Amino acid sequence: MCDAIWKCVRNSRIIGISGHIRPDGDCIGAAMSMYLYIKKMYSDKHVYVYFESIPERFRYIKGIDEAVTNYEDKNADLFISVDCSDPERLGEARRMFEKADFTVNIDHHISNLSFADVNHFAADSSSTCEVLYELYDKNAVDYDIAACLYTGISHDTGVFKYSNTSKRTMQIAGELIEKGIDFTEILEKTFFEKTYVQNLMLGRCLLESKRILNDRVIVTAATQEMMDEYGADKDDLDGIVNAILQTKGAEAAVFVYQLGDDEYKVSLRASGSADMSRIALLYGGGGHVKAAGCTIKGNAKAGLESLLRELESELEKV
Ligand SMILES: [Mn+2]
Repeated sequence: MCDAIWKCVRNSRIIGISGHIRPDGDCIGAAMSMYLYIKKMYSDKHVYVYFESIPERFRYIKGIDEAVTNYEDKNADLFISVDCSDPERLGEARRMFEKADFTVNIDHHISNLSFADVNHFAADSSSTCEVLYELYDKNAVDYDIAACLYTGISHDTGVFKYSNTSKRTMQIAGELIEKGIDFTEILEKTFFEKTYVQNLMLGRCLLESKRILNDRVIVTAATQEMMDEYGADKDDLDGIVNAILQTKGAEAAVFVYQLGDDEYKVSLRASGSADMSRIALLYGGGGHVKAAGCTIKGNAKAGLESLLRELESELEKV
């Protein structure tokens, strides 16, 4: 599989790389590591990387200023999708994907649709960055590539806390640390540090939260009105759902925030074995057993009520 991917790279001249919309640490780390790796190992290639947006906290990543965020109609011989389970989630980059002569899909989501010419996904890997590390020549993984990969692995494992963390994950993290990366700084700046506005939103969402289903689930929401009040945008809501789940007795957390007039994003987290991805899939979303998300359009109250009924029946199974 490894060979098939690098053969595609060798046979291409222009290579486009992208991940999913609303990119997270694993998506940014994976795409940027691939960008730096191809530039290093195949210097005759023209490579570009596209993100829908680049959260400020990832600005330390080498080469990130070269990433494109304004979608331009570009042609690529080869398009590499990373950390994306479904071509829909490529957003604007989907056009690039469809026009490319050849496509590669590298991921770790169990729900991956195998939508490319070459599909490589390892559902037992913690992150796409872990999958990529196994594909790279370890000697070529330098400081900058290691920083990308460590970012992705640490973010997708909740800093090595989630059950997707394996012995191999820790070995890889150790090998990346050996490259001299400042892991304390990476974790502090990209994972733990919050802006004042983010903390205000977290505080408000905790205050407004409700315990339901015999206190097994905590649910809260951020409305556009609330976000306006604190000058927050949707990037300021990262981590709220995880913080809510970190409550004694909570088996699941549901966080809803407003995307548009009649559009709401729902993030689902579970601490036990209740399957959040099954619920998200019912509403056209996806994700993992313990962390998933979907979008509800139209009547938010009715949509949320039906989703919570699904959650209740999911909890009855465990
Ligand atoms: Mn990921």
